[in-house]
Amino acid sequence: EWGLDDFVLKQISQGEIPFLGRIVTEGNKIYKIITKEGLITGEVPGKAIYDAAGTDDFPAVGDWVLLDRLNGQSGNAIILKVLTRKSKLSRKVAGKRFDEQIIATNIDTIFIAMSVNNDFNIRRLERYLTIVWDSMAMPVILLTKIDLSQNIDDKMLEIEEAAPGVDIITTSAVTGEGVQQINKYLGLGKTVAFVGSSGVGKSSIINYLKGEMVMAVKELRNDDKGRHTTTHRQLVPMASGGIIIDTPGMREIQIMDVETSLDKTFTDIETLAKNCKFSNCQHQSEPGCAINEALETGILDQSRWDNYLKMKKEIDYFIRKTDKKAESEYWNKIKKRSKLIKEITSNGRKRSD
Ligand SMILES: Nc1nc2c(ncn2[C@@H]2O[C@H](COP(=O)(O)OP(=O)(O)OP(=O)(O)O)[C@@H](O)[C@H]2O)c(=O)[nH]1
Ligand SMILES: [Zn+2]
Repeated sequence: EWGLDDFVLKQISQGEIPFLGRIVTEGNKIYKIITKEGLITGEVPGKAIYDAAGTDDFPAVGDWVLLDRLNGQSGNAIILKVLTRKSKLSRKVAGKRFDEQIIATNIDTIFIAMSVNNDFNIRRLERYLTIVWDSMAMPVILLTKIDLSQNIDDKMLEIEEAAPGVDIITTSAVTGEGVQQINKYLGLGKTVAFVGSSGVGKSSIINYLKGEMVMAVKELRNDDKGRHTTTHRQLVPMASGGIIIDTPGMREIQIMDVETSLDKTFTDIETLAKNCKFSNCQHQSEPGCAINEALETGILDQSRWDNYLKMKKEIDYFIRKTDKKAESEYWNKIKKRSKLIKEITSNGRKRSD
């Protein structure tokens, strides 16, 4: 249970199995860990000792760890060892020293959710794919809310072109169409996660998959109140035997969409500009320019307009720069992948000759 697989079992001895746990949550270097006895609290030993053990990363959600005890009666359990991770989903954060934040580990499949309506954006999908490939988990694309679109063939083609060889599942949480296909990736010992923009329907799908099932996890407490039962939704066990990792951090992996955020900040300007006589108005000296008119009458503040222009310029530059970089990185990866696939298939052929 809890996504335990051979990859983990191969790393430990028979005697260590009872002391195995999986990290469910982390906060201030205090961890909630699920063990076969239930949920317990743990911590890493003093930093010096921990470093000496040769592990540079602290435990993260999804990690398999070895503990020194399985009951919390005499204080927090000590995390003796973090087992080797088969995958690691992380996020780059600003700063020089701590530039990697681990979101979750040991995920087999990461579903990249994108809806057929206004969220559909191939550029963004490519960036998510890059993150997932970097993690070593397998990406699967979820085209969501298909009940909102008559024809998804063009969109499917666009996705197939941008993501050759990647599985695509089309779903609707309203009609339930396609959702069961996700279970294929959720068998015993499998761990999955969902990424994608806010509002594309990740929760709806997870809830649909959960159905009526709400799992309670027994927590062993340090105090004398004894056992009590608590539910949590960070590591969600599914009826099919797999685990969904659904943490706040997972939701925070957002691809910055600067263009829309500018529109959101300056809705008044975007609205005004719609009244310009020419749809491609540059708001300089064109006749019938609603922006110029608003500036003259004072409806639009000159400094706000200047600020908008300045930000737009910066953002245009940022988009040009990052898109070029992201695009070339992306295609380099595609090339490497297809080369690898070719090698594997040609090796296979040689052997069978
Ligand atoms: N028509 C339609 N609407 C959907 C579908 N799935 C979700 N929605 C709606 O889309 C909205 C957002 O859905 P959520 O499941 O909360 O989206 P999310 O990706 O979990 O969003 P965050 O929690 O912000 O990350 C809700 O109003 C849902 O009712 C679908 O398949 N079809
Ligand atoms: Zn104008």
